[in-house]
Amino acid sequence: MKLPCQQIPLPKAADVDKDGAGVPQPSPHLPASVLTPLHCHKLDVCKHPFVRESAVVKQYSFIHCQVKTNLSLVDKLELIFVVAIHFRGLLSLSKSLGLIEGYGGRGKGGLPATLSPAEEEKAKGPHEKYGYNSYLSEKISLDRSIPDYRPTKCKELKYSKELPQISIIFIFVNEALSVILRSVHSAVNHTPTHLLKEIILVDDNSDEEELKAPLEEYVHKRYPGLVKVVRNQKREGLIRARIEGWKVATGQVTGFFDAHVEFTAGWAEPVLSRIQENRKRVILPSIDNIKQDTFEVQRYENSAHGYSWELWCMYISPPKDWWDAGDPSLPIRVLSPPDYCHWQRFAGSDWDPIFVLTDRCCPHLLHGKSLECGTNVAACLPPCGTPAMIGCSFVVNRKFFGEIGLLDPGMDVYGGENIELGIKSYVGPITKILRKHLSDIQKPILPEKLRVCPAASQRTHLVWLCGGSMEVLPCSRVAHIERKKKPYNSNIGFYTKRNALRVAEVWMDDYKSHVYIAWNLPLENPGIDIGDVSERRALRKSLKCKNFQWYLDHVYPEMRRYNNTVAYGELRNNKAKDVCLDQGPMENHTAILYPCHGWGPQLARYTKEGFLHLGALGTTTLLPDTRCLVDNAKSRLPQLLDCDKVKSSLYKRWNFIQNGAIMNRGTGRCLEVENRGLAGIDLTLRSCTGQRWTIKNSIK
Ligand SMILES: [Mn+2]
Repeated sequence: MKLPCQQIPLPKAADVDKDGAGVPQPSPHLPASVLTPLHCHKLDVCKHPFVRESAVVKQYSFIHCQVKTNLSLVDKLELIFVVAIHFRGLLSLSKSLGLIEGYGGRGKGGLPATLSPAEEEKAKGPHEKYGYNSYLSEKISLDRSIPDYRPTKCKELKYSKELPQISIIFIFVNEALSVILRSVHSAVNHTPTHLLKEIILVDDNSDEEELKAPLEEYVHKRYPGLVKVVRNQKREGLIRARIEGWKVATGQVTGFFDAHVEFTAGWAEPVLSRIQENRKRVILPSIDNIKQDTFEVQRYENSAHGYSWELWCMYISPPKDWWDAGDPSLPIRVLSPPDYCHWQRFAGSDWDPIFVLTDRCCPHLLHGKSLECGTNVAACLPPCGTPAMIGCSFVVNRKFFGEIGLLDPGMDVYGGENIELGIKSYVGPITKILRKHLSDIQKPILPEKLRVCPAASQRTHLVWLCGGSMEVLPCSRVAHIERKKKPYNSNIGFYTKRNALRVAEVWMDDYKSHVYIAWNLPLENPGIDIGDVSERRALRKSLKCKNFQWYLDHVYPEMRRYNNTVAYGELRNNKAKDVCLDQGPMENHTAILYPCHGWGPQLARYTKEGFLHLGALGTTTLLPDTRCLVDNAKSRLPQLLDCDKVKSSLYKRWNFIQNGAIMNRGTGRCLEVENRGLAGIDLTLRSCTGQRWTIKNSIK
């Protein structure tokens, strides 16, 4: 059927999330959950002949049974008695573990909780052990309320009743029992029961006795039929633990969380709704903070997640367009323009198609600009989503997660897997649907022609183009304890480095050098066994992924690039043993000599343009770049300044070849070391005496 565009009603931005009649959101103060027949049949109370089995409703520790009508008073009293006995049983479960249930108590509403001085004393040891105040946690109810930090508009949004079910997977190792159980209670209390397929607890071979039988007995009795417990026979690390959880999951959607979180009411519906619209979206609930000392819940600012070239993850500010839109309920850095716009390819290759807007049904909201038919746009306008994830909470379609190869099982402990998932979500598979569709449109269509607006059958959908995507949802919030220390091996730097090199070798093409530079490792023989990456490379090939350049251009355009690097690493002088050029105290803005250690402050980088940078690699253009060496023609000390702000082009350029002099192109002075006898050695700029320098690694 052909429809002229003008007759199709223009959707308002707000309607996108409002498809379906919607269900009333649970009140933030009274999260309710319905025991489905699945959970219900194992509860004795549900077997009572007066109870209509599928309609037992639990609210905290109180039960509302929907009973058969026309019961006599005696029957009703009997039923109340049965229910009371039942719930005393349930409550005594937590009591037997020294834990508390119910809405109120210490820390309710996410307020800071306190201990008496005597209790404080007892709390010290466990606090050190777990990296949070686990003693205090035991005094806080497993069901405590936390504040609802969602943007106001989120609370008005309505979602379809028909959403996919989620399996919630918690992974833990040597975590406090009360903290794990609060995560479980919170998940049950704040996820509508018809959407909660199951909860999976993956124990990565904890040592604590309380995490064995006591944990398992509790969850099976408290939530019969709902919780699966998976035990790793040896310590696998967070990455493989998550994969183990995924293997036993049966929900259409899987959510992965640390076992020290608390959910906000209404967290699940927006997430499941976005995944239902497009199964290739990886959704990140917004993270708030649970303070590790008082368990106070603090709101965190809306952010996207990015990373440095070492592949350490970090929060990055949402783009200006997101702020400008003035609607904090919008997904952060979502594929733009919105998916409900219609597009058609008219040029470019399969891998880098160029698209035009093909109808006027969506003439708005492209970075705040109004677009007409035939407007030429790239596949998605950067930034297309959040580049990566912090990692403590993400939700993804179970099968899609499998299709893109889960997390890299060849990675140890954690670090890097969160970046890999971000990268491959985007460069990941272009589906058959897309390819079929592209072959449907053989001939390039000129923009002029499109101005008449083509038939609906010619429409395509933006989301096919980018493989998948990743986005942060401000309407879905999960509070997370930032622990003072982590239970895994203390040498997290080593594992992150190793995992980062795996990501680099598989996904980053020409940009893999950036990871080696950031970690100050030679490209050849870096001295780290990264294991076998052939399977991951084969995965990338089989998925027919786009390249990393595409990803940088479209998803992480603000990331700084260092393709101009000629040499990098410690910079040493032939006259001075065991000292390296070092950035010294930041505020002095002069380079110094310092015993070599090879960390960030000693990372020298010589570029094709003749710049000599010193210090850790920069990250995004929103943050300052590495400073560079400048000869100001006055001082005998080499200045360390922001290269872009130095006007003289020559004073910041240096001639250098390996094992040769470092000479300023503006002044002709050389960077040299001066031996001052007892006063030590100094860095200086002076007439060249033939001293030679080497930078540890070269790029051919
Ligand atoms: Mn965590």
